[in-house]
Amino acid sequence: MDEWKRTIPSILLVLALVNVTTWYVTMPSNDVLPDRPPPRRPAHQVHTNTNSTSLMRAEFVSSMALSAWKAYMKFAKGADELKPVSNGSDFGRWGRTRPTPFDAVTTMLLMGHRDAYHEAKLLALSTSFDSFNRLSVFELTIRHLGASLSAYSLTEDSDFLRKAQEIARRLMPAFQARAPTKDASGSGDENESIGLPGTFITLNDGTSTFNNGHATLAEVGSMQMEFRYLSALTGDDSYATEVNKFTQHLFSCLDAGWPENEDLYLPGSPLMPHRGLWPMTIDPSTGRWSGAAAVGSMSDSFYEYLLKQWILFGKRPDDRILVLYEDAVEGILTHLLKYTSGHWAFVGHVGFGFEPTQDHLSCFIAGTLALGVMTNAHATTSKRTRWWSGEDVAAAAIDLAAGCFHLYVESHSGIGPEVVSFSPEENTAEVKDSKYILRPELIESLFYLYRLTRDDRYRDWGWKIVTSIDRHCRTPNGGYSGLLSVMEPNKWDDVMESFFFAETLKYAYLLFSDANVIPLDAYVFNTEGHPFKVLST
Ligand code: DMJ
Repeated sequence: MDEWKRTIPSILLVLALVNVTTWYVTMPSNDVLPDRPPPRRPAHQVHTNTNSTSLMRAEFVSSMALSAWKAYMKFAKGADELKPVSNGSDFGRWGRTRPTPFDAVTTMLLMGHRDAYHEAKLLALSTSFDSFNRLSVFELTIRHLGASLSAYSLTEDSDFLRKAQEIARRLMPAFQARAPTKDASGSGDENESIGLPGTFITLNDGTSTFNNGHATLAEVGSMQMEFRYLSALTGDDSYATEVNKFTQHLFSCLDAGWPENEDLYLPGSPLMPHRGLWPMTIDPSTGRWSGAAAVGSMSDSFYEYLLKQWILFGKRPDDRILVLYEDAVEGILTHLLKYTSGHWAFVGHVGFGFEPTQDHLSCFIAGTLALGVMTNAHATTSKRTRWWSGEDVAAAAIDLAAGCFHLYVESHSGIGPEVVSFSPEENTAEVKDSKYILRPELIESLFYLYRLTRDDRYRDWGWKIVTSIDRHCRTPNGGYSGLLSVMEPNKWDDVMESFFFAETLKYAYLLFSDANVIPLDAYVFNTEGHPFKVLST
């Protein structure tokens, strides 16, 4: 054998080792990490695909959606979710509230699948909200209420508005939830909440409770679009009044001299010196905060809704919610955004020091930052930020999306894992949780970045992700399943999450479609991907 041929196996081994990310955990202290971004990605030419490429890709995503819907209708019609591997149906997790047809209805409408749209509509409208199960108030709001409001917004079919009112009325008792007192004696007293909704509700009798006496930032801060929109559409202020109590609490924290006021935090906790960021849990009876700040699990859509409320309700320059958003952007770019030595961007947690852990959920933030730039949020009160301009924000969004996409590229399946922990100096990341549950956040961000830059690299990245999902998550019955591990493709979890319809497929479809399909100056998406028509002031 030729000499060079004998070396091939060792060359392949070296290549394989180089290719495998070195996985280990370190928790570097904040001061060894760069606070300001290093020089960013090289200047690049915006490149443009042909229209026919984009059309073909949109068609492909549309056919995936139809295939998934047909599998649901064949094996799980009327159930909450399809079990895409076992051909079964799930009624347990959602207590017969049918999140799948709710989350599919606006997607089928946008894609022009008339029959599927009517099937989803009939199932959604015939769903009764008197379940005996203990269900998440937040999820019912963003999925079922959000879908109904969006479908009304897009079609003006008053049946959807009536459904939205029915669901919201069923959720209103959550705002009467009482929170257990937390004192040293552990006595079982209960207090009035400061107006925060309970975490769980039993729709059938309106019983609502908090989870261990705490509420999370994302849950109490991500009902405002839906409840305020319903009030605006119906003229009934009672819905907005309830969700505005939390916003008023945020404003009163701001008035009290945030962030210097230590009373905002649990006794014994240090002051959180991170302007614009909020801890991820709050005591419903005292309004005191605890925990670290991040933009992933338990916090994510709170930050998203600061910007989106401002857009949805007419972009008023005097809307204080925009001040909260601008502060938040400053906090995110100053304290959460970090770069590895190889210049990969990520967002971590900050509280007692910095923790370089990022979950898949956090990847949405690139899209929200891009949306803020597109809607001129930073031009409206731009003097407030210290040294971040709209350009800085756009650059951070681009870097963060690239960082998330890199995690997709690095995995065996071409799909990103649920949680990673970075070792910035080593330019490595350890996979802490390798599952993929059909989450949308990176595709969502690519959609916003494409609308911002018109650079087809984001469409090409999206296409790689879509084809990886189709290859590894599609099951024999035509449905799609989450993966137990992105490192071991085709090991399925047998769950087809409803947000696969509402977000993953919808954002992928819109990524490849013309910008006049849901123009972003006329619509704003709730956190479940349901578009609401913007209200003018
Ligand atoms: C969706 O239900 C919503 O986007 C929510 O805000 C959190 N993420 C899931 C999908 O991953």
